[in-house]
Amino acid sequence: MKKNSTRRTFLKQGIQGTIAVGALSAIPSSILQAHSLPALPFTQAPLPYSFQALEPIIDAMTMEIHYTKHAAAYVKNLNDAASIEFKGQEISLEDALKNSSAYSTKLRNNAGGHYNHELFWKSMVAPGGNSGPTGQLKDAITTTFNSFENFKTKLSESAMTRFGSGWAWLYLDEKKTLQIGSTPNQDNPLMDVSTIKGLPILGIDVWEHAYYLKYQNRRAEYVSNWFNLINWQIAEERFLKNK
Ligand code: MN3
Repeated sequence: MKKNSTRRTFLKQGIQGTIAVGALSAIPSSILQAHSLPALPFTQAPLPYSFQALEPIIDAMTMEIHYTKHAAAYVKNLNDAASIEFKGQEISLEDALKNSSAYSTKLRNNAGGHYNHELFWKSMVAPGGNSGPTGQLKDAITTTFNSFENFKTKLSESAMTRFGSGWAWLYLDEKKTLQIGSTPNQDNPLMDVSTIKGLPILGIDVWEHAYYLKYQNRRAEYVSNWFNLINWQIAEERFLKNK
């Protein structure tokens, strides 16, 4: 066994090495699932609504592919990279992002991909499920950006001017001030390598995979409609916890 082998690798090798394949089928799958496979460090949270729930703004097929293929791949690749680069240490996703310069591009991209999508799913709600920001977040948005409309304009501009793939963010900077900005690829403001730094409150995915089936090249229309999906309750919880 190699020095860096993970427990998962060991168990896999252990099973394959000691039990004939035919014998495995005699073990109830519930036992195999419960005892033979160790928990992977990173997993996708269940989507908090159905694939159809965000229609007509985001179609069911886009949601299904986005969640089960794109986002799932980030988790798989993150686990692959972490199994080598974390060297057996338990490192939180947030800490990995904060120290992203210490890791490979593979780990950085997939840790960002996992964090960003987990935040993205829960930051949305079915159309009509939320009517706008309330309470202290509403006040902070109005104070910082002069008006809610101006906030929308600025975040939209940030999403529209991100060349290629990336994300636009509402985030709290290190002085706990609300800011708007964007990052390329799967970077986010938590990363030490990011040019904008702070804690994401809300993020919009402007990779084409997030909107292409319905909107094709019409990113502006997707961004404009996306404002009707924002789960302001989740955004306010993040704001209150970190302000
Ligand atoms: Mn995406």
